[in-house]
Amino acid sequence: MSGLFGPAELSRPPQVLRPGAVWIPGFLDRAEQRRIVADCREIGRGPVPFHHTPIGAHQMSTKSTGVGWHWTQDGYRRRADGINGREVLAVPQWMVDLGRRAVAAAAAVAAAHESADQEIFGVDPAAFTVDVALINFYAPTAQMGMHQDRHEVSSAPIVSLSIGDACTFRFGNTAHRNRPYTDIQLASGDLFVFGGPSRLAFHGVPAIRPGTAPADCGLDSGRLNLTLRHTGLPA
Ligand code: MD3
Ligand code: FE
Repeated sequence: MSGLFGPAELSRPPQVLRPGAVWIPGFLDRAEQRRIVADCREIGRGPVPFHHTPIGAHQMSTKSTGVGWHWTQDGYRRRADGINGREVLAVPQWMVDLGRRAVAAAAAVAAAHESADQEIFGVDPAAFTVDVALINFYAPTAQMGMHQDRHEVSSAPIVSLSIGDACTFRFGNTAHRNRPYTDIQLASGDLFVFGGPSRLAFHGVPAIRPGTAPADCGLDSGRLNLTLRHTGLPA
């Protein structure tokens, strides 16, 4: 095994997939992954437990909860309307700090790849203030169809962190849910930041790769995805 840039990460250097889309494999070390899993389990104890989000007459195969705002297909709500009506918890400070750290790291990778004066994310990392975090849990058979994240008023980037089983992540175009898209494997500890021209790209998770969770990440099976966002909605 390995530390942050040990053998496993040598073959997976940080990369800019497209302008505004920065992938940093192994951003979280194992201790931080375990801490995040523990904190997310605690958040799942309520007031709003992990639930299958209704989509029309169906429901998502992932189980989700959130802090700051409650996500519904019709937009963000303060209360978990349609679930148990409870008010969601406030965003903890560690998520705000983690969001800034993530955007700063992604901006540094982007600046090394492109002209430094180019606006990659349209936000100063210090000014990126997470006001909602969605916590998605994927059982080994769960998936997420291609969609855009467009309920946010703000054009701030979205920070995505993966823990547990690896997944196939499909990163599409901004026009529609079909090809062209790029499939990549997101593994435990990986960071992806989507901003600027990639902010409204279609994306999805066609498959989890069962049995790929590292022994010491805090999850035995399944995948936890933490997405940190700035909605820009009035508090
Ligand atoms: C790509 N979650 O919660 S990472 C979601 O891994 C969601 O569970 C996926 O899509 C997951 O909405 C994907 C988050 C993500 C967020 C915004 C994006 C990926 C994005 C915006 C543009 C492109
Ligand atoms: Fe999404």
